Amino acid sequence: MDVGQARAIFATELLIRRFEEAVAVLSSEGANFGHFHLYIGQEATGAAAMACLLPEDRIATTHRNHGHVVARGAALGPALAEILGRAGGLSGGRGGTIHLTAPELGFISTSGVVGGAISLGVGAAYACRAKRDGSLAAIFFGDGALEEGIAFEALNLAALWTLPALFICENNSEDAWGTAKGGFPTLIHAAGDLRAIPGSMGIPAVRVDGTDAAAVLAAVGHASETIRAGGGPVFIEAMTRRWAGSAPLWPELSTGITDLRMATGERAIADGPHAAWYRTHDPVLRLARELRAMGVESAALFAMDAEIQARVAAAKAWALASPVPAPETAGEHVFA
Ligand SMILES: Cc1ncc(C[n+]2csc(CCOP(=O)(O)OP(=O)(O)O)c2C)c(N)n1
Ligand SMILES: [Mg+2]
Repeated sequence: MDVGQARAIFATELLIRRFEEAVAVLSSEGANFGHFHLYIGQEATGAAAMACLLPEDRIATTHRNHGHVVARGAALGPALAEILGRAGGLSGGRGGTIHLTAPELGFISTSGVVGGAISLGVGAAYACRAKRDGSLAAIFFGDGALEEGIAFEALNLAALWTLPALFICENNSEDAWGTAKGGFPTLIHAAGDLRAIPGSMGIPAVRVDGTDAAAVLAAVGHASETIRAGGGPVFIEAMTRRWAGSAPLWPELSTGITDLRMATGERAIADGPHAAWYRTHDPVLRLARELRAMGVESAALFAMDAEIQARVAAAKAWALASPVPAPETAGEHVFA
């Protein structure tokens, strides 16, 4: 990863982070937009993977979709308005956070059904191959999706038909609290090593540190080249620690608003329950440190942050100014 790539991926990671901090703040201030999920802790995976995709590629994602949609370049105001259920949202406020999508950016749909993205994505991969334009379907899903029967069928078809499918399993179960502690482990699987599942079908499966942008960029870059050349599906397992704020059922900014000074050395990291997050697991702080080591000045990082924060603030104002859909439009977009 050269410094230009690192800067671009950092900008995407930070954009996702500031966008989702705004979502969490809106929730804590009482905006009621239903249950939601944040991508915090997984930004390096989405940002680096998106950097390898082409405009003609198709993308499938899940309930934890904000990072993917923002990283692909969705307009921030309409994306936030959609989460808030406003008429100006990407889907007119009908989809909300769980179904955030942007068809014009290649998202075929966003499924909140665990495992749904895998089957829809394999269908998109079939279409990509039929078009013969070198495009692929990037399929983002959680580790929990591999408990679903549809995952086995979809992986099997992708392997049998040598489809251009890039499976990106975002395994965020490291350090997840068990149910005994009131947490929500997302996976209880007999296959201890998830790579064994695609591996048993002959699909190459690699594991990367999902907080390491360079590792994700290298793995997805290599996989997408293989796939575009007709080599068939590839499975990438991106490992991340569970962000503490995702431990409760309703996400909370338990690690606070991200402070880049913790990466540049201008602010000390206090010991406490989140010290390991700030020091090691937060992908945004990690990449900020790596950029500093590559010779990028702290001031340049703060300037990027200020610009991104201004964009998110403008998006927030835009979204809040958008009205809720008019009651008389409730029947629109309804099929039956
Ligand atoms: C078919 C189905 N079963 C159960 C649920 C309820 N549910 C929502 S999120 C979730 C856990 C998903 O875990 P994972 O796929 O690893 O995603 P993560 O939330 O960890 O990113 C479950 C079981 C669902 N949405 N769909
Ligand atoms: Mg999970």
